Formats: sequence, structure tokens, C-alpha cells
Amino acid sequence: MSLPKTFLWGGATAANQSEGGYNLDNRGLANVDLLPLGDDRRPVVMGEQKMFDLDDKHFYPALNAIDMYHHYKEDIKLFAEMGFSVYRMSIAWTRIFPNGDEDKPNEAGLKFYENVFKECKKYGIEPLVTISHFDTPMHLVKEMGSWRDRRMIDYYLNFCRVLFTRYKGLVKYWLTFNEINMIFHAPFMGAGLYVGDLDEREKKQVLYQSAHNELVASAKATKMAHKIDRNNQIGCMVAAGKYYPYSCDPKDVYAAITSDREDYFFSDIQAGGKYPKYVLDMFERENLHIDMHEDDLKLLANNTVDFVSFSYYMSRVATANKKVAQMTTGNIFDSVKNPYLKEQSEWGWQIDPLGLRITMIDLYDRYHKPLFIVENGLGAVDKPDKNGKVYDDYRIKYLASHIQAMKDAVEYDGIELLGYTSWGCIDLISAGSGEMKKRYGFIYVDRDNQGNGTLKRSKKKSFNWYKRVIATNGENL
Ligand code: P53
Repeated sequence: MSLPKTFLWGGATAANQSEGGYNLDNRGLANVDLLPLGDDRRPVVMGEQKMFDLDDKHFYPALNAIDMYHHYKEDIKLFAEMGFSVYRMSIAWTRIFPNGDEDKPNEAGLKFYENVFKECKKYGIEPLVTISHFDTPMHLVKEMGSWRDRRMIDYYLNFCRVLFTRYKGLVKYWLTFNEINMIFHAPFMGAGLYVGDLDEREKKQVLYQSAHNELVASAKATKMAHKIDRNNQIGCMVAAGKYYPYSCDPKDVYAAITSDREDYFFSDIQAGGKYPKYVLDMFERENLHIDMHEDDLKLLANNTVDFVSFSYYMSRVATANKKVAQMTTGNIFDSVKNPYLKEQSEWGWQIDPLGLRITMIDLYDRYHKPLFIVENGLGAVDKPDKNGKVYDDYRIKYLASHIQAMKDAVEYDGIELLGYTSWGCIDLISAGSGEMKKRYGFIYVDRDNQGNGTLKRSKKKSFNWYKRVIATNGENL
């Protein structure tokens, strides 16, 4: 009884982590193509080390990924077999505008996504499209330093205009930027920003300027989408996960609230319509000069999103007393280890289903807009048995407990929720680590970290499990 009949069930992928075909049909290079596997990945992701061109010394997993560019029909068919009513995916900006600043879009790229959407429609699957999932055309990164330059807004809007017009009637759910708050945590992966040559103050200035430009672009895109088609539903997307205070020491509570505010800065504007005063005050106090146009604040106030989407993998912990605490590993988000959580993934991500419910309440009470869980899942090493079958009971356990928490939030906490798309419904390249080994899927893909393998798709145990979950609208976990 808990979930509405209209509830959207499905899975999520991103172009750069799944498509491959990086140089086919005039596609240009994007920042996300240049994230190498190995020790250099983290400094590149963080914008500390420059990687503006492909070189022979590194392996770049995104270039070919799982070759969904050629396998999409087969893959969507499998999604349909599980009963998906929604498929979250992203459009590679550089397939449509290879350099980002062309006058005319690349027809081959537009045609590709048209085919993908039509394939979804064939099975009654609603596409949920992320306009930019971390990707920025490298040409714009080199020419103008990416989002620090206000002209990016116009290039992004050209891209949006083409998408909203061309796919009118095929797509109605859009997300403007994936995990928009990632810009503060991983500037190059999140927004194409190389900041390795800046001091702390300059870096802060560039990050907030770029964030401002993205926020203006997001509001203008929302306005445009609504104008082109009244049916369009636009969402913001935040990398969420409530910060808990390490203890009830008010200093820890303060640290947790401050950390939450940093991530909610974006959605406070995109969903709430208001620039937080404490941020504007901070600009003044710290003498940061953020270029804002006169009507920016009005534009942001008048063009808020229709729904709030987010990713949730784990909760986080903050403390004022770093000495007492041990930090977690394997993630871009700094967090103190939570001593109450007993289980963690093989990458050190602590498992906290109740944290999902807590995060939902937090977001809903803050914005009073419908939520959409667009990423959640367990990255794990899967070992096929001698028949090639993966028995991923650990994944089923993770997902079942999170789906239960989500249902509880709807049933008992009064949360409006549009749908749930688990992350990496088919195995794909990890954004954080670049590994293939870190798998999230219901569908196994035969490819290893180095790119060897047949790319053959096969169903894991979780495939039929998720099929049953969807068929029973989440009743049978
Ligand atoms: P991976 C952490 C680190 C990197 C990207 O992450 C992240 C997060 C979690 O917030 O964000 C999303 O692949 C992102 C996806 C990504 C997924 O988390 O490092 O939107 O692109 O794949 C999972 O395990």
C-alpha cells in the first residue's frame, strides 16, 4: 500500500561511464574522457593536476567504457525485462556540440539519442535525462577555463535549446546538472575546473564564481524548458547524505550543520529560489568578488525546479575535534567514520539505510517539493561462478534495506517521492576510481579494469530480484 501506482522504477547510467565510442560520429573530447585509471586519477579529478590531452602513458577507461553506443538496444531490452518504467541517462554534450561553441549541432549525435529515446518508448520506459553529467567540452575548458567564465552559460543554453526542441514529446523529465555540489569537492571532474595553480583564496573565488554561473545556467534552462513544453519537469540534483554530528557536543552539531549547508547551498537556490544570506555575507567578509548580473537574483527566484533529485550512498559525519575521529576512505567526500555503522562496502563506504530516510526528511522539510532518488547502490567486486553467473546477495541486501527505508519515508514520514533509479543498473566505469571492478549492476558486463573482455552482458541474481520488486511495486523485497 505504501508507494503510489504512478511510482517510477528504474536504473541510472551516465554517458561517459557507459557509452564509449569517444571518437565516433564527430564526437569531441570532454573533461570526463581524460580521467585516467591509477594513481594520477585523484589529483586530476580534484583539479590539482593538469590533464588536458590524452597521452600514451595513461589508460582512460571512459573512452570505450561498456560500449553502450553499440549495445543500447540490447541493454534497454534487458531494462524492459526487469520492468523499468524510467531510465535515467545522460547526453554527452560533445556528441551534440563537439567543441561546445559551434553554431549548428552535430546531427549524428542528435540522431543517436533520438534512437535511444525511441527504443525506451517502445517498452513504455520514460527517459529521465541528465543534461550534464559531469561533462564539459575540452575545447571550452582550454579556451576559457570552463565554468569560471560566464560565457559558458550561453553555450550550455544553446545545448539545452537543441535538446528541448528536438526531443519535445520524447523526453519530459530533465536534470540540469548531475551532483552540482561536486564542483566544491572535485572541481575538474565536476565542472572542468583546473585549480592547481591557485592559492586557497583564488580557488574559493573561482569555485563560487563557477557555481554561480552554473546556477544561473540551471535557472535559465528551467525557464526555457517550461517555455518550450509545459509538460517538461525539471529537477536539480544534489550529491546528498546527511551529515551527523559525531557527538552531541554543540561544536560537533555546529560542524554538521555547516557541512550540510555547504552541499545545500545549490539546492537552496535551485529549489528554494534564494541565495543564502550567509553566503552573500561571506563574499563580502572575505572580499570575494563574484560577478553577478543585476537580474541574476530575480531570475534565480522566479525559475525554481519542479522536483528535487539526489544521489544517496551513505550518510556522513562531521566533528569539530578531528583528533578523536578516524576518517573514512575511498570517497571524494571527507567524512569521519561513524562508529555506529557496522557494515561498509569494499571501498569503505559505510552502509546506512536509515540515513536515506533521514536525508529524505531533511530535503523534503527544506524545500517541500517532490523528491526523486536518482542514484543509490552498492559498488562491489562480483565473482562469476564457473557457469558465469554472479550471485550478488550482498547487493540485494543493500538495495532491499534502502528501498525499505524509502518506503517507510513515504508511508510514515509523509514524503512525496516520484521514483527510484538505482545507480549503474548495468555495470559501468566507476566515476571516483575509474575501475570496472567496482560494479553496481543487475547486469554483469564482461570487461576488466584494463578494458579486456568480450563486453558480453549477463543477468546477475539481483536481476530477477529487482524484477520482482518492481512487479510488486516494492512490496516483495
Ligand atoms: P563511484 C562519489 C565519488 C564520485 C562520484 O560513484 C560520486 C560519488 C558519490 O556521491 O557521484 C556519483 O562510481 C556520480 C556517479 C558515480 C556514482 O556516484 O565512484 O553521480 O557518476 O558513478 C558512484 O562508485
